Order: sequence, then C-alpha cells, then structure tokens
Amino acid sequence: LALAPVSSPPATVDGFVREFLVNLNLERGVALSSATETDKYLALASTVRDYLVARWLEDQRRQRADQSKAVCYLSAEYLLGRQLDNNLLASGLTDIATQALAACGIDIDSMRAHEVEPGLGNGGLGRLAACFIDSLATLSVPSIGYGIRYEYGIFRQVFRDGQQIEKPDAWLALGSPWEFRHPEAAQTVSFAGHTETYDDDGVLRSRWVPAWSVRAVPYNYMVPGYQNGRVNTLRLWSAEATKAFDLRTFNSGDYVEAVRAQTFAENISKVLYPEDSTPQGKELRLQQQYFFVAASIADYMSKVLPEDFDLTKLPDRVIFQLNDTHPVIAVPEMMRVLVDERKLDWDAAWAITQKCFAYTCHTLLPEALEVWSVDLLGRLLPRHLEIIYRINDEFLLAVRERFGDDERRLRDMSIISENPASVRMAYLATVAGAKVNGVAELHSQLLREKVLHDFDEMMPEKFTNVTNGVTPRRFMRLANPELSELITAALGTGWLTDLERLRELESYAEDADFRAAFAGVKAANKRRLNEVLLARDGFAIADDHLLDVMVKRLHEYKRQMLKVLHIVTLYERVVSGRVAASDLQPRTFIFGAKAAPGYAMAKRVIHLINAVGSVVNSDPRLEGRLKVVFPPNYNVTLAERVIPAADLSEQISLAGKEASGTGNMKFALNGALTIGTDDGANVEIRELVGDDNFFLFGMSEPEVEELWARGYRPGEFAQADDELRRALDLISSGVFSGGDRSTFEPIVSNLLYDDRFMVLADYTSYIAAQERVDAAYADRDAWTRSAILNVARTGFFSSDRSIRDYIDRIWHAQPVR
Ligand code: 26Q
Repeated sequence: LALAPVSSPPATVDGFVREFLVNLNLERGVALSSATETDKYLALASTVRDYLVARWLEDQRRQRADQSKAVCYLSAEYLLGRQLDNNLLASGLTDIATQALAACGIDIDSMRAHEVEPGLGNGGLGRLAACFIDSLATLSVPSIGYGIRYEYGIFRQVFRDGQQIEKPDAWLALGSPWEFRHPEAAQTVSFAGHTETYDDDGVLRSRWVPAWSVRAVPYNYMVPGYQNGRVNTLRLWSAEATKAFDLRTFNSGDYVEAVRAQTFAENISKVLYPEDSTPQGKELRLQQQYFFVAASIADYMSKVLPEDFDLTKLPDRVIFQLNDTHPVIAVPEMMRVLVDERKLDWDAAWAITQKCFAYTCHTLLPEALEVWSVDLLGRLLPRHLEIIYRINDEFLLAVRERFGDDERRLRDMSIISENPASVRMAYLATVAGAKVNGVAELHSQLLREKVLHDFDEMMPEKFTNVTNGVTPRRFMRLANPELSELITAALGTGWLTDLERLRELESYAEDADFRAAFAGVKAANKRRLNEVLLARDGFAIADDHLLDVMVKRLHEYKRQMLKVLHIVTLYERVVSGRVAASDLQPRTFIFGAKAAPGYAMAKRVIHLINAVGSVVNSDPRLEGRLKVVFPPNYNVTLAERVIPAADLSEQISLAGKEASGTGNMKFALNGALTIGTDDGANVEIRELVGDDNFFLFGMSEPEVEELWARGYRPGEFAQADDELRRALDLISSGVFSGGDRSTFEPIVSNLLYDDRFMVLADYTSYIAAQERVDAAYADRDAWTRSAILNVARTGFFSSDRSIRDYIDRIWHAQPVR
C-alpha cells in the first residue's frame, strides 16, 4: 500500500475546495478566515499542483523505463511568465477552481494578479524556450528542460526622471509554490585546478584534478501539456556549497572563511546576466554556463539512463539541443565524461558526441557571437580547454584534407582565434553538432551565406531552418480569452492544438456580423489593458485611438529611434502649423523595453522616449490626438495584456539584423497588422498574410549590403528629407530636455555621423508606410477584415509546428502515446 502511487484529488468543485482548505490549513498553517492573499495564493498553487502530480510521477517513471528517444533542451534562460493560469488551463481545472474559490469567498482574478512571474530570461530566446517546453509537453514528446534557477531574474525596471533604474527582481520572496527541491538528486560540479596524465593499466590517460567544487541542487517544475495528461519536467539548478568544502574549511578553524566560501558557491546561480548581446567574457558567466551544463549531463547519465547502458547507443536515446552558444561547453564536457570517466577511446567518444548535440543560432550580429578567452577557459576549465584544442586540431586536419593548404580558410574556420587567443563558441557548436539551425528562413539563409559560410561549404548537410513559433495556449487562449471564444464559436474546439485550422476563419472575414464581433473583442481587449495600466501605472489609454505598439528589448538594431522620429515628425507637423491637429489620426504609442544596464545609448533612447512622451502628452496644441505611453518593466505578464489590444505591431529592425522575432508572431495571431521591414520572420508573416494585410517598408537585406558597400553617409539622407531634418533639429533644440541641448545630442550625432543601423536611410520609407496605415485605419471595417485575415493565416507560427519541424529535421524523436 505504501508503494501505491498518489492519485489526484477528485476533479469536482467540492474536491477542489477540500484540497484547497487542506493545503491552507496544513501547509500554510492558517484558517481561511485569517489567511492573507499570499497564503491563499500559495494554497491555491499547491492545490493545482496536487492534481498534476500523479501524472507527473507516472511520466517520469515511464521516461526512465522507456526506450524512446528523449530531448534534453539546454537553455541558460526560461522566461516562463506566470504559472497559475497556465497550469489551470492545462489541467482543465479553470472552471472548477473558479467556482471552488468563489465558494470560499475568493475572487480567482485576485489570485492571478498576486503571482510574481519568474523572469528567468532576457527576452526572445528565453521566451522561446518557455514556448518550446509547452509544445513538447503538449505533443507528448519525452523531454527535459535544463537550466538555471537564478535567485534574481531579469531586473525590475523603474523610471526616475524618465531614466531607467534597475531594481533586483526578488521573485522568490513570496515563496515558490511551483517548484520541488530535490537535494538528494544533487550533483557535484568542479572547477579550476590542473590536468595530469597517468598510467591506467598500461593505457596513458588524462585526468582533471579540480581545485574546488559546488553542489548543484535541482528544482523541478511541472510542465503540463495542454489537457493531454502529460506532464514533463523543467529542471533548474541552484548552486550551494558542498559538504566537503564546508568541512575542510570549517575544520581548519576559519569559521568566517567557511561561511564566505558558502556565499561564493551560491553566487553562481545568484543572478541572470541582463545583457542579451555584446556579451562580456565575465568569469561568473562562464561558471554559470558550465555549472548548469555539467549538472544536466551528469543528471541525465546517472538518473535517466539505466546503469551499464551501452554508450555507443547514446544517440538513439538522447539529443541535447543547445539554445544558442550559452550551453556549448556541454560538448567538451560530454567528451570528458566519455573519455576520462567512461574510458571510451577518443574517436568513439567523438562519434557519439557528434550525434548527441544540435545547435540553434539566434543572431546575426558579429558582436553577439560568444567567445571565451583561452586564458580564462584554461584557468576555470583546464581539461575542457585541452579537449577543445584536440577537437580543433582534428577539425583543421579535415579542413586541410578537403581544401588543401588554404590558409585563409584554416584561419577563418579555426575554433581558436588568435590575438587575443579565444574560443569561438559558435564554431565549436557547428563542428560538434549534428545539425545547425537558424530561427527563420531569412536568418538560416544568411547564416549559411555569411556568418557560417565556410562551414556551409564544407558540410552543407548540417544546415537547416526551423522557423520560431509561439505557444497559442498562453498567447491566444490565456491572453485573449474573448477572441478564443469567438474562434471556438465559429470553428468548434480543437484549433488550439491544430492552429492551422485558423485558416477556416478566412471566410468569416467576409461576414459583417463576425467582423463586428471581432472589432468588439479588440475594444474589450483595450479595456482589459486599461485595467492593468490603471492599477500598475495610474493611467489609461483612450479607446478611440489607433493603438500602435513597440515592445521588445531596447537595441539600436531594433530601431526604437525610427519610431521616435515618426512621433516627433507628427508632433512637429502640428506645432509648426503645417498640419491641423484635427487632421491627425488619433494614436496612442505604447513602448515597452528594457535596456542592458551597461548599454549607454539604449538607456539614452529610453530617456528620450519618456521625454518626448511628457512633452507630447501635455501639449494642448495636439488636442489629445497623440499619446505616448511607456509603462515600465515590460514583461510576459504585461505582454499578455498589451498584445491582444494592439492595432499596429512595430517590427522595424534593419533588414538582416533580427534573427526572427517572436513578438511579431504574437501580434499577428492576435489580429494586429504589422508595419515592418523584410527581416527575420516578418518575411514569412508577410508571405502568409499577403501584401494587402501588411505594411512593408525599408530596404531589403541586399539593398542594405549594397548601400554599405557604396559607403553610407547618413547626413545625405537628412539633407534629402526636410521633415527628417526638422525632427532631428527639434530633438537637438532641447525642447524635450527642458532646454538642455546636451542631453540627447549623442543620439542625434550618432544618427547623423554613424548610424550603424541605417535609421535615417529608412526614415522616408517608414513615414510613407505610416501614412498608408492612417489611410487604411480610416476604413475601420476594411481594417478589421485585414486583422481577421492576419489571425486566419498565421496558424503556422504555433510553436507546436516548430517542435514538429525539430522532430522531423533534427531530433528524429517520436511523441509517445
Ligand atoms: C551571452 C553571454 C553572456 C551574457 C549574455 C548572453 C546572452 C544572453 C541572452 C546573449 C543573447 C541573449 C538573447 C538573445 C535573444 O533573445 N535572441 C533573440 O532570440 C529570439 C528567439 O530565437 C529571436 O526571435 C530574436 O530575433 C533574437 O534576437
């Protein structure tokens, strides 16, 4: 009897009430009458958890027993968003929980609002990982997500005088009801020291003698599939001091040093690095990467694989998917485990390793490609550096064999670059991986033609594309319940896990009643947005405005400045008297963006947006027709309200710079029209929705290249466009900075004299496209028709489709059941 697996509580309102009260009384130790909001939230979360646990345990057992191939997704980031609503939806308990709580006198919306989202990621890459584990569970693919349980996630952004201030994100402060700590499954992860060779029964072997180690303690999170009874695992590692380390230092009598050592260990998983490009080669960051990757491989090998498993069969059992280069140190780690610990010979180990890894690249910016100095790597991971050198030696031999003594090629393809000596992690991943993929068609093509061109010439079969996707559970069903209902009323159920079925909405675009209902949903979503804006920031947006939204990390290549120049142009037209305010299409511009704390130009742009907002919003000459709002701390929770309310989606990066974008997909799927460049997945969105339902502007990627080659002089574009000059002059004049001409001068001179991302070159085309937007919005019914067609034609962007593509093109794993 003691061995019988737990069973779920009865899925009834009474059953839920009972379980909730048991959790409140026994786990929180409080009565309902005296429970705080936090008590109630935590008890509710535990209750939802309880319903999922039986399936979870069963799926874990099966994963160990099963012969089927598993996917280990290695990612330094998972930007999960709130869990409660997602887990209610997945378990089919939303209605029961709502009624059960009501019976206890609790409004479930207040419980939803109480949750602090785990922001364990920077942006697109981290959110993609979260969408992928949702789809893996929904498709019943045996898989584990491995990552880091940062004690502090992405910083909380506040504005002081319009400028960004970073505050710590203490997401664990209220307790973390969705996680299970498993100290008994801890792994030891070692660092530094030296390597030596030794005689192992007549075989000369290398081994690593590390100097110190930490304990990696796993915290498991349930990842429930959408109403399919499957529950996968997300395993996030937390760093703690090892017992051995403690003992040694405590016994030496240096108590204070021992406690300090503990803190030192815990530092490794303390905080998420908030830079999402131009990574600095910080030692702690490398420690984080190796820490989670070594723990994950050891966990998989010891806990998931059966004992005395024939390692040559490893590629039939597992694929490790590398989410960008952040986990690439897993490659030499696997080699170390196979060669040094499991005593395989090098060639056998390499053959296995090359089949067990695949690499996803998420960038095209050269400065975003990760490199580690040989010096740092050698100090922190001496054995891994040796292994990397050997991988490189053998790879360069293969290059020579294929291309002869082509010194240019050998230099450019080397995993180790010189001056300063460093390891190119993207090259290591490409050499080691069975497959390399980009994240949108254009991106994958440019990877092959540019960033990894030499590798493509040598091993073209490795390269493939998997266009990104987003989970419709969170970004449609949860974020846009009213549109979901309208769709279900039209199509019946089933579309949420078969999103291409949205195509059937195409004919509804011609139905006036449906269009009216659709427009009604958009209006309701603006009210839903206002609820949270009023609560968190104390302001609301007008419901008769076109809602124009640009939400994403702040980066020069994403060109928030182009959007600013548009707003300043509209403002300047009115204040100069060239345009009557009454002739403006009323618009509210919403920005959401965090800047990396050390990225001075990005922070200055944030300051400028806020400054333009305060001038524009209070100038009576505009008669309230233009509003600029910038709610601080854009995150997943806010995204879920903003995106469904939007009319216009701004996707305006310089062509060839945005690998894919995923916000662009979320907006289109929720019926916003896109104004965008031919970049990333915008290309595919436009192909699907059609030119009539997309506002294209700007240079294409080849045109960008051509202009660079000709010699780009941004000043010439300012000379050629009167309104552009006026907008720049207005910013320079100090009107947005209380007369101080120096505040935003660096932005203007950067645009005029450098402008790496060609903002000025695309300005004229952008303004013209915005006029087309205004004209289109004037015919509201036609706009709604286009919006419906956007929804109907973007089912392709479900992350379920992305995962199926990974299965077919890369993993060759099978869904079970
Ligand atoms: C690396 C080393 C050291 C410190 C930080 C980093 C780091 C962290 C995060 C580097 C990059 C990132 C995140 C990158 C990212 O989010 N890229 C985006 O990925 C999306 C999903 O594929 C794409 O849609 C976006 O186009 C891409 O910019």
